[in-house]
Amino acid sequence: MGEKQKAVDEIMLDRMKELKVETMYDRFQAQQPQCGYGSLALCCRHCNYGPCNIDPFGPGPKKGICGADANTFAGRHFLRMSGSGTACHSDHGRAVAHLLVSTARGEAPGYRIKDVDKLMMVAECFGVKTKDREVNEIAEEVGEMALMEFGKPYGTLLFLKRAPESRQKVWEKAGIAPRAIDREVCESFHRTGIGGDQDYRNLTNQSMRVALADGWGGSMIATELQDILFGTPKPVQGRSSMGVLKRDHVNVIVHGHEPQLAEAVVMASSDPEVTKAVHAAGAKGVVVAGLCCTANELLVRHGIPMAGHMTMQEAAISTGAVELMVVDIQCVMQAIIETSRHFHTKVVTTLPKAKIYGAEHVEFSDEHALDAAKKILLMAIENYKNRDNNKVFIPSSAEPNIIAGFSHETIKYMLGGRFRASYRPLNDNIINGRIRGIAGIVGCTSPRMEPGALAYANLAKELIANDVLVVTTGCAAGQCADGGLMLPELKDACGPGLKEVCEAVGIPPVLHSGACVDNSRILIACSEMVKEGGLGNDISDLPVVGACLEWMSEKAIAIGQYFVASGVYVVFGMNAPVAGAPDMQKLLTKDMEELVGARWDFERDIKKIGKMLMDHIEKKRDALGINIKKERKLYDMAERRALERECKPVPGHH
Ligand code: MSK
Repeated sequence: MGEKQKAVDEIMLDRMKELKVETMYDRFQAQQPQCGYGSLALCCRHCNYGPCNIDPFGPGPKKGICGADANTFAGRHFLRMSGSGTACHSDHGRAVAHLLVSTARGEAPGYRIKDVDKLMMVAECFGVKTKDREVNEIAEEVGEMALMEFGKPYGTLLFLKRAPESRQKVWEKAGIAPRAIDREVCESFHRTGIGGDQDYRNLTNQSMRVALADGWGGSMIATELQDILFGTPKPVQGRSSMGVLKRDHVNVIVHGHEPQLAEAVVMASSDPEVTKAVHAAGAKGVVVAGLCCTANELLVRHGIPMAGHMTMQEAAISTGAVELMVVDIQCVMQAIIETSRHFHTKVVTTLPKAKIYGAEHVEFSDEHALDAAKKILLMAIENYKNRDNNKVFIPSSAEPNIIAGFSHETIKYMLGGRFRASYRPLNDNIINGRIRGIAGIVGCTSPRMEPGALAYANLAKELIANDVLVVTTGCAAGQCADGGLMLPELKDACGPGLKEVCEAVGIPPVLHSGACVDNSRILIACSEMVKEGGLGNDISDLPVVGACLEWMSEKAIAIGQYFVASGVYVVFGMNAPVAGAPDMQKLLTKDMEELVGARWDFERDIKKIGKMLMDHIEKKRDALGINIKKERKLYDMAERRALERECKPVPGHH
């Protein structure tokens, strides 16, 4: 039996070690042991009486100086994380809404309305008149209405009415229907200051409300308006791995989250001045590759290659083949500046709200996007001559290895057909048991996990073997792509029911739906399944689950909380962020079910998570009365190792 082939991140870590380039794994080790108080949410520094710690096990204090107890500490932390995550996605959504307005007014050269159908759908949802009006006129009003969602003084968010009525009633009854997005973020920080909200149950209600303002507000605005501007994703062939970089090309990596920058860089890459400069520099062309969620955005819309996910940003620079890494915001590590010093790579920041000390800054704006993008590309080309070919190490080839681009509209069309697009066939296949349920596998990658562990890919394999259709976004999607899970040929790894469906429809069993902001697509898919009928009256009735194995960002907490508050059972790997506060943890993992029909689970042993998800799916099927018992495939240790080997081997380096 041959040795397990190394994954790209393992190969690159070996290379970085050889070159003595520090990595996040080194810094992770240097941080051990990490602060126990912080890990358990038992450290509070919200005021200068503190920092206060609570000692849950020993003789130390059980309260902060103000008298706040462990549950209040943890409840505040959890709310601040939900608020911060919501702020990230929502500020992103606001930027897209501004771009839609400036595009409609003709003030953003290069951009245009690409999906008029989606514009009309959003217009209808916002109550914007469409009859006898120009597209740009409608788009301007839709953009302005979207901007109003951030700060309107009265009412709740307009997209909430896309949820099933039963769910809207749950939110009303619990008093958690979100009002303006900025209001929910602002109130979350207000409540968590010294002397504010000190009932962990009330704090948790607000964490649901602010998170819902993310999922059904800021994130949904970002996704829908991006689709209007850049196109709604459709199935597209793409590539994922660092092998997309080319030795004889100028390589530019676009990293971060907001696609307007990346789209401008792609547009500018075909500018005649850029082409001329590339040839003058002696290169065969320019490769623009994405990293992190920018990669997901470019991949699902255009099939533009993906160089890697979050934990691979230092590794990408360490190929020695990257002339320039241009970044916008979110999940960009300061460490890339230090990494770039070992090579010739330039790091360029672009947003006034996200600068990095040591990076060059080229200001990006909607009005001058193409000029900025061209300038950045010319900087990269100019830097090509500084590349040290002895340091170039590109770890894998670039065979087509993904079919991506599964928006909820695409899934509907593929399953139901162009002329009667509907979720009926999906619901029918769930009812007849060919598909047991749906799992959203989403979220970050983390140095807490062994490099090359491919945890998300292994979980996805386990689920599809049990006839569960997997939808994935964010860095989890990047890892599933690296694991070779996004090809229709993978149907042979499915259980017989799912295989039959994938064959009939021509889809892979693991569907790439976009970036972390695009989890809102999964909310809409769930709503449509309920509205289609036959699977209960609410999202909480569906055999649908969510999982995030390597959560890292506060955005992941906001996402988890909006899924739970929308009725979806969610399991997170790693540590529970409220583990030091038993009542708070019980609230999340048990009591929330009574309030919103769903709950969290936290499980350190990620090998148990597949079974937890399957158990929940079968429980929901039982409750719906659609269960024909099926023997489940549970994996023992030897089989799990076999799964790891089976996951698509990453081609060896050359
Ligand atoms: S980039 S938030 S590591 S998914 Fe969206 Fe990936 Fe998580 Fe950042």
